[in-house]
Amino acid sequence: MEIDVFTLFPDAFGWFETQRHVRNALAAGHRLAYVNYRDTTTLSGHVVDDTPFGGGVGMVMRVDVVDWALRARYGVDPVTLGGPRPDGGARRVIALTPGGRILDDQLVEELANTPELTLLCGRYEGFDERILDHYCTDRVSIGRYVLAGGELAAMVLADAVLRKLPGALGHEESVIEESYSAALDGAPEYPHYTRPAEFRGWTVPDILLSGHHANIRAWRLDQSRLRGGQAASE
Ligand code: 6GU
Repeated sequence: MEIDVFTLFPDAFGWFETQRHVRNALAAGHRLAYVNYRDTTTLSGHVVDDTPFGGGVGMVMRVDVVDWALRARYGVDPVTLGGPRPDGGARRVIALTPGGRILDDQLVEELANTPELTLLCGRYEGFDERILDHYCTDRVSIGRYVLAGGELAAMVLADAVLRKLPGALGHEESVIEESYSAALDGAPEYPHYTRPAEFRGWTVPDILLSGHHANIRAWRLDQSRLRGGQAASE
């Protein structure tokens, strides 16, 4: 899988790339690249944004600047990027924007099965609407609150997607049966405990120390359902 992040702040991703599951995914051949809108703008002073028509506060990412950046990266008219391709490839062009579709496990799973992702980070008040209308296949949000830019949201999305890829985590089962996954019917995960078995009088459920794997499994599924999610609300 190939993820391209378009941003004004590529340096913001330095820490992100140091994480083990990200390094594992890259070592396994997946790719993560950054494109700075600033590098391809032809506007004087390397301008990338402008004040909103109709007035109002803040600055808006310009549609021409995004067009230039996408065109330079992919060598095609960027309106075709998310469409069907002769080589059978598939790309989703995702704008990170607070009003978009909320990122959840189902969307992460969809994106983890898409070979090419383009993530567009906006700054300031966001994107000229024509960017979203003409270049993007998706608008994604990580929650109903506003961040100063899309970079943190892009990292959240890339983190969640990369850890789904084979080999990213040490332990393959950890992705299959985790919170909100289909294996748990979309419910949150069951509680975990580790040593010590008792601390300050706080004990661990006996069943987990029993060695009865079938009973442990039944207890965990039960706990997961009790914690809610779709399974419990049905
Ligand atoms: Cl994707 N972007 C920004 N700027 N704020 C957000 C968000 C995205 N998701 C939640 N808040």
